[in-house]
Amino acid sequence: MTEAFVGVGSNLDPETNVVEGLRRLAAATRLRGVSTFYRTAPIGSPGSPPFANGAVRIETDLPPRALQFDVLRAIEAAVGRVRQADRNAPRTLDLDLLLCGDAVVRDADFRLPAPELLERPFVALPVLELAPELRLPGDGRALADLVRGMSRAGMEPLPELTRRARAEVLA
Ligand code: PH2
Ligand code: MG
Ligand code: MG
Repeated sequence: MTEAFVGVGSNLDPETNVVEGLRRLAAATRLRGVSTFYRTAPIGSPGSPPFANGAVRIETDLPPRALQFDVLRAIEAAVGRVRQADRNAPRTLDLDLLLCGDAVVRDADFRLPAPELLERPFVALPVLELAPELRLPGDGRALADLVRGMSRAGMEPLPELTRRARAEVLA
């Protein structure tokens, strides 16, 4: 079993779609932890609705590309996501594999550790909450050090969504 972290985002009815997506993820893998979810300002698409963002910890035997492109994509589609030409179009659910054990992947269409883990506080902080001691595979940097350098402006905890998501999917 490999420990993996998945970033979760939604800016179309997140109260429904995050919980539904996590239910499906719990059926497809072993879901071991759910971070606090935050309301976050949209990046790259100024007019679009705010996001709910968080992360989950899972255990799986699947190789990373199969996890991203078969399992996570299928759950996005099942929760009503329609992929559009605009990469930043509002979405019911976005599930991004962020880390998968000590895998380092540098494919053209898929990277691990995921670049957004290194750049976006609403991705990195939830993972840190689930794994305070985590070091990045590859260069061994502590995630805690990375998060210290990030601004948390525009991040508001969503206690009710967090509570419901945990109640629905954690044993
Ligand atoms: N995801 C994007 C683009 N912009 N903004 C926020 N706040 N949260 C996201 O998850 C997000 C975004 C593309 O994946
Ligand atoms: Mg994303
Ligand atoms: Mg994505």
